This record gives sequence, structure tokens and C-alpha cells, in this order.
Amino acid sequence: SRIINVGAAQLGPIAPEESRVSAVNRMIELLKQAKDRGVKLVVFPELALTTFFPRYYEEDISRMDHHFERGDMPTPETRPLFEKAKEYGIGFYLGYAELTEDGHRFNTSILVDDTGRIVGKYRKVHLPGHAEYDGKRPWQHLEKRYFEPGDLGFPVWRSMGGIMGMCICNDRRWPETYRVMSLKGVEIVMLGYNTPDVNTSAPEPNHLRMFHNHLVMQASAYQNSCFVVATAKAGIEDGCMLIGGSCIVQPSGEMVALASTVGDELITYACDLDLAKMGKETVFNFAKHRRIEHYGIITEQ
Ligand code: CDT
Repeated sequence: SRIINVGAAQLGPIAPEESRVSAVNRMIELLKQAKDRGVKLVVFPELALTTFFPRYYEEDISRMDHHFERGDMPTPETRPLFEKAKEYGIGFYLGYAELTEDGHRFNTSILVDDTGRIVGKYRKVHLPGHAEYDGKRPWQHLEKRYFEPGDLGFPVWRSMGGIMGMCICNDRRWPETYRVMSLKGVEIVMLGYNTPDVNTSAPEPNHLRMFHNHLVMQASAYQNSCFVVATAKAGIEDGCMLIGGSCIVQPSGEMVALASTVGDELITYACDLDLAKMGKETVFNFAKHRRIEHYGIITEQ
């Protein structure tokens, strides 16, 4: 067996006026808990340093730039998180808004290994929501306004004894996300999310938000024989409720850890990566069983 102790470090709401320093201190507190529980890899949420700002409209998108990180990680405000994680020997996934030197904006996550080295970067591919102000919604979901679709694809990285992949929030609803990574052998898919408890684009009972959250990740973990470690930013942010439900799913599709609050909370599980290998060598042995001659339409317009 190849066991890696993994944590999903859920964050409660981050108010619009809350500083990055405060958000980082909250994450460091969760890291301390992770260390006490023998965790080696922690997943933090999407856009973990700020409030979920795509709910606000600005005509001039540069007026949102204070929510973005410029230049290389770690920034001065995030450096204490990197240092603490390195001291504890814990790797982590961190989501943040990225503004590149040449002016591109992405919804990004990075993977930092247990020695403090940044081993991977991912930029969100499936941006949900809309680009223009929508007066019919109680609040906006303007990811298509503030971010460009990710340009890095779905890489995987050999790190910390496993094959690691990342995606972000809405990506988890798309089977291609997992399949592309699992074709590269992914064993742990990490993701952070900010999911409002109301679907403002169509009438839908609120309870379906949590159902769909777990449905897609459990089905995808099974169909791709991988672990999924999913971490919410949860609770009421400036009047907008974000679902919790952070969880760890094993390759059988079973949920093996589940958050019980909508606040700062660490959940953990000892993931045996050989469980992922088993599925990849049997039912989901892609080389043996896929019938790609029938799949062509998937990559056509
Ligand atoms: N952050 C994010 O991607 N949230 C979406 C909300 C979908 S409704 C616009 C999600 O998939 O949870």
C-alpha cells in the first residue's frame, strides 16, 4: 500500500473587507491541525485569499485588480503560509486570482510540495456564469468577465509519492476534466470551490446544489479510479450563501470524509494510492477497454 494522509481545509466565509493576512492566518491555523493529525497534503479552496468577488459587477475590470495576485508566488502576504507548510513538511493546493505580468487574468491554483517547492500550476478551464451584468440575478456570477479560460490544459505531476492533478470548482462538473487527467494516470484530483446555494441561472431546488456537488465527484472518482479531494469556501459571504460539503472521495466512489460545518474545518483521510492503481488495472484499464473509434464527436465543435 502507498498511504498518503490528505486533508481538505475548508474555509468559512471571507468578508469583502477581510485582509489576505487574516485569510492566511486562518489557513495556518488549519495547517497546525493538519500537522497534529499527521497530514502530508492539504487542499485549500478556490480563490482562498479573498471573498468570491465575481458576485460583484464592475464595468472597468481593472477595478477588480486588488483581488488578484501579481507576480510570482509566494507574495509577501502568502509567504507565512509557505514557510509554515515547509516547516511542517506539508504540501498544499492553493486557489487564487492570478494577474500575469502581461495583463492576463486567470482563476488559478498551485501545488506546493512538502519541501516548499511549487511543482504545478493550473488555470481554470470551465469558467461558469456570464460576462455582462444580469439584472435578473440576485447577485452576479461574473467569472466569464474577470477571467480568461485557462491555457495550461490539465497537467498531472509526480509528487509526494503519487500522481497529482488539479482542477477548480465548475471543472468538477465536466467528465472531460477527470478523463484527461486519468489518461495521464492521475491518482489524486484536488479541487477548491465556491458554490452559491442558489442556482441563479435557472429555477432549481436548492438541495440539488449539494447533491450535484457530490454526485459529479463520486461518479468521476469511480469512473477514473482516482481520489478526489474537494474543499469549499462555505457559509454566508456578504449575504450570499456558499455550500460546504467539503469531502474526500475514494476510487470506489464512496465518500470517506465529509465536513459537517460551513466554517473553517479540516477533514482528513489516509488515502491508499494503490486503490487507484487497482481500478486502473482492471475495470478502468483504459488501454484494454476504451473504444475511442466511437468517441470522436467529443472533440468536435
Ligand atoms: N466558482 C464556481 O465555479 N462556481 C460554480 C457555480 C455555478 S453557477 C454559475 C460551480 O460550479 O459550483
